[in-house]
Amino acid sequence: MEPSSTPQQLAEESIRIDSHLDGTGERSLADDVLDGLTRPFKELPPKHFYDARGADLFDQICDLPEYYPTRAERAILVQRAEEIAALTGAVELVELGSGTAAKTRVLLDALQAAGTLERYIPVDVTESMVRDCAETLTSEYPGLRVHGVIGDFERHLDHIPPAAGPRIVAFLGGTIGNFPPGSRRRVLRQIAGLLGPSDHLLMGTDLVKDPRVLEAAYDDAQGVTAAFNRNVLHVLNRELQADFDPEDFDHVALFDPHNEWIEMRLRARREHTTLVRDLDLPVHFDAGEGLRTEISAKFTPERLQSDLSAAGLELVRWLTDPDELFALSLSRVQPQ
Ligand code: SAH
Ligand code: AVI
Repeated sequence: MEPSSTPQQLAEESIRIDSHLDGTGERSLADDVLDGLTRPFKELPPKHFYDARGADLFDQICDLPEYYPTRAERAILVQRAEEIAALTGAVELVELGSGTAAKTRVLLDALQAAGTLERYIPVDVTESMVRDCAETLTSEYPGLRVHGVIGDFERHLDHIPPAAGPRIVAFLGGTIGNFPPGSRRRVLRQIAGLLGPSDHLLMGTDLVKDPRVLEAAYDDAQGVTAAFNRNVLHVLNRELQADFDPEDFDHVALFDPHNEWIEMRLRARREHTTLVRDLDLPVHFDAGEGLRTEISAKFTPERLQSDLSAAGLELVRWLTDPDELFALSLSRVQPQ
């Protein structure tokens, strides 16, 4: 008789993790620094916030009283997950920028209750997040297979395994808003390319609202968002042997009413030059000079519709919380 598997063996069999960041992750950080810190208006892409400490700070942000998006999105999911499960008939869930997959459990529960759930595919640049969440979810959902993809969703979407049945591609939290308009449409088109005729995109977007509410959400009283913002300098110090003193920079978060996005910057408190040793790159800051670290676009239903349709997607459901703070859109590929 075959010896029966231990619970640990079963968990290992149900997990597969592929990493696509070997070597190239650091190269992309170096490229982004060389490109972004030599411009007249200095800028870095926000994906470099998320080392283990950055991911932990983001989790703390999600619990802050001022940061409403996580609570609002969770409330929509709790209200509508059953309907989403019924409408999509999904057997698997691909999640881009999955993080700790905290809200994802609401969807997994609904798919499990509908009896369709088979596989979860988290995709994230932060390796520890993908590994930890695979371990935790396979033990929380017996029978669930997890195929984690450690990679950059701007570059590695073609490494997502083929669909084994109807699937939901979830892009939660409003992360799509962290791309400037041109890249946003490019990313949306690439995501649309992942979808077959029986698949759906479930995407979270933060909505335009009172600038005071928005600015408080990105400049909390406890200073957690400020620490998250400065964390990118710790990443550069560690990964590229830079000598930034994060305390030389103020955290700034302002709503830009023209572009309807929050802009986060690090503003130099004094004139100084810092050295990024691995790139042999001196970077000069004037006193008061800003380094843009993130934009977080806020949407109207019209803006989202036009972005979706530019990517060849059509809206199936528009779901909001009672205060219309945040929206989840369910969309699918437009029929030819
Ligand atoms: N979806 C979660 C986490 C949002 S935070 C939520 O709604 O709470 C953004 C997540 O996206 C982080 O986990 C970060 O590591 C990941 N991320 C950011 N840019 C990425 C990229 N280019 N490719 C893959 N993951 C990325
Ligand atoms: C991940 N992303 C959607 C968050 C946002 O709100 O734009 C990141 C964040 N930045 C500051 N606080 C939260």
